[in-house]
Amino acid sequence: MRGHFITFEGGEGAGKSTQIKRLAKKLEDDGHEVVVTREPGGTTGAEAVRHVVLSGAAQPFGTELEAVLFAAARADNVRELIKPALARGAIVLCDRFMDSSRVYQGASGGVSSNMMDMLERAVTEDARPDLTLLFDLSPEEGLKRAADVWKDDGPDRYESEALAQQHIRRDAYLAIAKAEPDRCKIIDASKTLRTVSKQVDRVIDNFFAAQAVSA
Ligand code: T5A
Repeated sequence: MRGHFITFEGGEGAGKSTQIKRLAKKLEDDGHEVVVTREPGGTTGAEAVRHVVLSGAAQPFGTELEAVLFAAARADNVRELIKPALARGAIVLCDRFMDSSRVYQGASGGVSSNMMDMLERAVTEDARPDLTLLFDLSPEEGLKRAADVWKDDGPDRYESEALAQQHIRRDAYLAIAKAEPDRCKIIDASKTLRTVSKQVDRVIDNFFAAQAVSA
């Protein structure tokens, strides 16, 4: 028995967490077991790595090392949380996954595609997302939204990077969606909360309808 693995991707402040929370409740109300996780994080070990990478403590050691740390956190999340949940037949909703590494450490971080491919294969070989929702939003608007929730903490290591970097990331996400149209569905995250929710529900309904046909 295998559940469904759905990932949410996008730039800063695109609205992923808001939609995951809403969707998880909706799916639970429909009687599904839903497991929500995030990256970096999700397990005790991975949450410890989260602090190291998002505080910027690992930045002086270079983007290759940061890529390894994200991969290590992902390996723990996959082994301890995601795979057992999928084996039980649960729906796993993950806030960021392998595409974030491709985009942040690969496309905008300059880590070679050889190294990124190797890390991705090693960590996600038998836990690939069935569906990825890409929240597409201009970096200007995303950072504005993200700033509303910073409070006293201020921006993290990635939010504080130059706007040009954020644009490279947006383009890299769109390139992934173009290359893998079956897995990746683009959500126009610039719309109102209500309209974005409708787009998400439509993609999820289509996904489950397709699964039912192929079962
Ligand atoms: N990272 C991560 C890597 O570099 N490599 C990796 O491999 C991985 C896994 C994680 C950081 O780590 C990097 C990428 C990230 O920089 P994080 O703290 O988990 O950092 O941050 P994000 O995932 O970027 O989460 P954010 O909270 O910034 O963005 P969300 O979750 O997309 O947005 P959300 O839902 O919190 O919404 C932000 C604000 O906008 C409002 C919300 O109410 C909230 O106030 N909002 C809307 N406002 C208007 N219209 C809408 N439609 C709205 N939807 C939400």
